[in-house]
Amino acid sequence: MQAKAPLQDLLAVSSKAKCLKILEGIYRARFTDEKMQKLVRQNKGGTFHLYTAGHELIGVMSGEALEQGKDWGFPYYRDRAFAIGLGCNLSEIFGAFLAREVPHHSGGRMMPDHFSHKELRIPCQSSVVGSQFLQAVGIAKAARLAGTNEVAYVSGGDGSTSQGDFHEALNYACVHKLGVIFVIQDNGWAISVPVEDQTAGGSIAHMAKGYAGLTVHEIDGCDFEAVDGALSAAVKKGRSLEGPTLIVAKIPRIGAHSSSDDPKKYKTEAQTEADQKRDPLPRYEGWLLEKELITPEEISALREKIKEEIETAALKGEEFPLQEKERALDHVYKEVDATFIQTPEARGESVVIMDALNHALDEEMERDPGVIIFGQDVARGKGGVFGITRGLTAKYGEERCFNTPLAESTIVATAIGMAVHSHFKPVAEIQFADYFWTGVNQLFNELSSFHYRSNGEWHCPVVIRMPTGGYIQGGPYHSQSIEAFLAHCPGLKVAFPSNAADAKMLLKSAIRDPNPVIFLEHKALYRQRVFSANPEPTQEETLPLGKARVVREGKDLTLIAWGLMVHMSSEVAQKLEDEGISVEVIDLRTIVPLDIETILTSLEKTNKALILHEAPLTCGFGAEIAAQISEKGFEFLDAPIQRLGGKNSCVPYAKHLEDTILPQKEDIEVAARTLAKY
Ligand SMILES: Cc1ncc(C[n+]2csc(CCOP(=O)(O)OP(=O)(O)O)c2C)c(N)n1
Repeated sequence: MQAKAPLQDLLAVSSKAKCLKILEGIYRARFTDEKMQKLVRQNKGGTFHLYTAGHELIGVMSGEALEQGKDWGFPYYRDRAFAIGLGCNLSEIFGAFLAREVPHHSGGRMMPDHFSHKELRIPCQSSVVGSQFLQAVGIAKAARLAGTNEVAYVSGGDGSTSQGDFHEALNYACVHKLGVIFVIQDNGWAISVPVEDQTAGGSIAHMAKGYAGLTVHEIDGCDFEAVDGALSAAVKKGRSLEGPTLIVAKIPRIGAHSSSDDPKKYKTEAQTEADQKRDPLPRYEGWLLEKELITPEEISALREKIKEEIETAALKGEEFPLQEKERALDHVYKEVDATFIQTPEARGESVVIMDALNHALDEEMERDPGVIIFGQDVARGKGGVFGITRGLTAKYGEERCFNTPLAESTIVATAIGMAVHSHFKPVAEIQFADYFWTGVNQLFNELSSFHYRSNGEWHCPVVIRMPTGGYIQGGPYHSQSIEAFLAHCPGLKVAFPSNAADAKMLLKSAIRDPNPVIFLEHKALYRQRVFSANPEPTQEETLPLGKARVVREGKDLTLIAWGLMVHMSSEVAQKLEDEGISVEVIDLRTIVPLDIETILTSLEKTNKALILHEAPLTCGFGAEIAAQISEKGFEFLDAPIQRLGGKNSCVPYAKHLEDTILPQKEDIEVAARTLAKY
């Protein structure tokens, strides 16, 4: 008998080992799913179960295809098999299922199967269908900037491909030729919605072929060889820095969508039977038998072994403690470990806000090579529509100050990915606050709670700068004041400077803060010399976020303001001073954290509060301040708290109409005089 070449032997052994490892993974995934169905009825902590039967082969093989601890995974909620294939601990998966405080997967803060694992490089996943795609693209971009050849895996169901984020992600990944492997686990249903109600032409693969540079595989996701071929090619392409791949894997969803769903309401018996016939588990066993890689006896023994393993893991999962309720507020924000210094005596020439911001960015880029800037029009000669980032591409290169596609969700989500990748500190620009709405899902649902949802495992140090405010005839879409919306979202910090010195110091602090900071810049103040220019703070100076400034002292009433309103208030205060009314003016500097202490200290002296803002009065941030004053400082008050804000309308373009909607100095004067007389 002719001896086999040793290399061939080795290859045969390794591919047999690989095939059997995948079978083990599939068993783990299937038996875990079955065990969870039982546990959900026993009310031991978890009440919700997502069925994964049918998704095992594609999931496990995807996990196996990655290099553990090097590559990145963004699995969606039905991709438990991926987590298992990548190497997540089963007892931790059960612990998370039972809402226990396991070291990973959110420690009971997220519903089951929202994976998070720092060592295995699974950034904290949310429940929002489709939002993971752009974050994965952000990681891949960061990997490119860091000069590594890591790949990023991201999965979703067929329904998720209807989200705009999916298409933004394909576009960005193709523009930058990023190593992203998009795997669509196409089970033909999004809860009860069949693919024909979901996708034009019935095939996302067909649609996606239009993205230049994207390799598209449309495969049977229950066929080992097809899956293996597509994944190997995708990993190879990504590693070689040749760009992204989309794998559309057709698979059955054998169970319900979740424990709250009854497929009998929308699936025919014939459809259910057809799905069962496509089950990847018996099919893969059959394939292994046919290839003589396993015997029926070995299959039985392996099944028993894995079932026992699952029982043990489930018991261990139950032993993890529940998080103490006293800790439910932990990790809304990450603690700031910084010292702040101010040396007013050492300050330089007077600068306006736009120069102060530009210098802050420049100095921070110089100090920290991880600081990167991106947004619409921010790069090269343009340097942003307001010129804040001018000169930075020339000085630091295209890799550190670059343009993005015109897509706000892309900007926020890729910032998330870049921030969690490693040492990057994204400072993104949204061109006008009025256009942050198309990125708001990534901001409110993703970025703000990343630290909290991961139970402190991850944090997302992103700064998002946004020009804001009116009085410039910007009309309804270049005049909005959005601070109240931002303040309502736990996890975000919100800065809103009124002058150049504060702007510079606060932006530097924001960049050094480990939390997401939204940095609002009033457009009408950018070039304001009279009110907002100051001697420029030195490179070392920073201000803590959350410390208001008493702009002028007074004893008869307190005006509380931020942004442009600070200057209007100061002018009015000066005028009233001449009439014998002494007005104290407070500039909040940051909306979140709110320095309520400085407000209360002032009210203890003046006993009267007037809060000013240009945003519409109803539910404006003034309402929050008024509520806090009445709760914490009622006994200081000699008069009802007064608010003056914009009228409840959008801001019109024509000057006389704009003036009617936004508060004017005369309005402030009247309000202040009336309050002083009360
Ligand atoms: C943006 C968003 N809209 C709606 C939902 C509610 N929801 C959760 S899962 C789901 C269906 C998703 O279907 P698909 O992407 O095909 O994945 P599958 O569940 O079939 O694996 C829906 C509508 C959600 N979580 N996020």
